[in-house]
Amino acid sequence: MARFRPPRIPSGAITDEAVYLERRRLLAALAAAPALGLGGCAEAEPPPPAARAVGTAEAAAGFRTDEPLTRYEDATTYNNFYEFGTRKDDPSRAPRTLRTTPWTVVVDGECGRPGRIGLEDLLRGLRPEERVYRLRCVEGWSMVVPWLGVPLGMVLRRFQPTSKAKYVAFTTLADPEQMPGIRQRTIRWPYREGLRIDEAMHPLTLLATGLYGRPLPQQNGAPLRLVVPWKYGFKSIKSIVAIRFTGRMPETAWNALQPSEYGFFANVNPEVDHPRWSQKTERRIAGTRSRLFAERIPTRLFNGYAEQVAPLYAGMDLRRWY
Ligand SMILES: Nc1nc2c(c(=O)[nH]1)N[C@H]1C(S)=C(S)[C@@H](COP(=O)(O)O)O[C@H]1N2
Ligand SMILES: [Mo]
Repeated sequence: MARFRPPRIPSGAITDEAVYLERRRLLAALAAAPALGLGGCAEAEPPPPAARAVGTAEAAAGFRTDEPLTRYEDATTYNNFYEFGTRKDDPSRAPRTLRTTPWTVVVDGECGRPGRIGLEDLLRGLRPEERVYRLRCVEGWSMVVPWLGVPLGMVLRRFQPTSKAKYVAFTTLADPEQMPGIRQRTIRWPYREGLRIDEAMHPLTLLATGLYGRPLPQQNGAPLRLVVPWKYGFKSIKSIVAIRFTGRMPETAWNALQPSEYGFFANVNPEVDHPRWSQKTERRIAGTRSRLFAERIPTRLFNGYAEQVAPLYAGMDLRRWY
């Protein structure tokens, strides 16, 4: 089996942070290009101020955090992607069998413009933005990852959801030829997730195409995944091939398997324990420490995004709707 080979980074002298900052400069230049991945380098304009500024407005919106980043090696080798196996290193060790070009997404349900659309068309004209988000897994570990992507709401609006669209359902590819883990009966394939429409339209919700200034690796959900930073990681569905607007709360993979343990909302909440473990703290896999020595830190309500998202749940009993 071909092992995942990490990218070539000159070792020793250069820190991960320096490498990352350099990529961010490149990324800013890319963002100045008119459309995703279509940048003519020779004619690249100077980056727009917004792409470089680490402004207070961005911080207030929750779009970035100054907490130490998870190392690229950790974010790309410690993964949950059951389609490629259940152990943390299975997805990164798996052969590169996922075919991401061409990639098409079927959009249907309660919308005015349903259709089957290629990835490039889906994202055409939208600028990839960088968002540095905390990612908190329901298992009790967390990371800080610089994602690249576009706000999901900007993509969804193109399909003109009707007033009947109360939820959005997402489906991952399920092809045993490309995904060896599918042969194991761990969850009922395909992996499915969903959001209420207001959650889907929230500016923090990202449709990600990259991380650390480069395209998403297979193990992180290439070529297109969700990132919903105030919810447990299992909501952030990978390798999306279908999006459906619906009037009913859709069935989701983990909820269908174990409804008493995994709710539809899955908002990060230190006060609502998982039936088998506490959610009060998390192991933060970030900075220079190896993940074996990851620091244990308090878990925050809505993963620290309460200021941005608490209004979505006003009046809702978060213990009942876990
Ligand atoms: N299709 C699919 N999406 C998935 C999963 C999965 O097994 N299959 N695992 C989820 C879980 S539990 C987590 S914590 C995150 C992990 O994302 P990462 O590997 O990029 O950190 O992906 C989520 N998305
Ligand atoms: Mo997770």
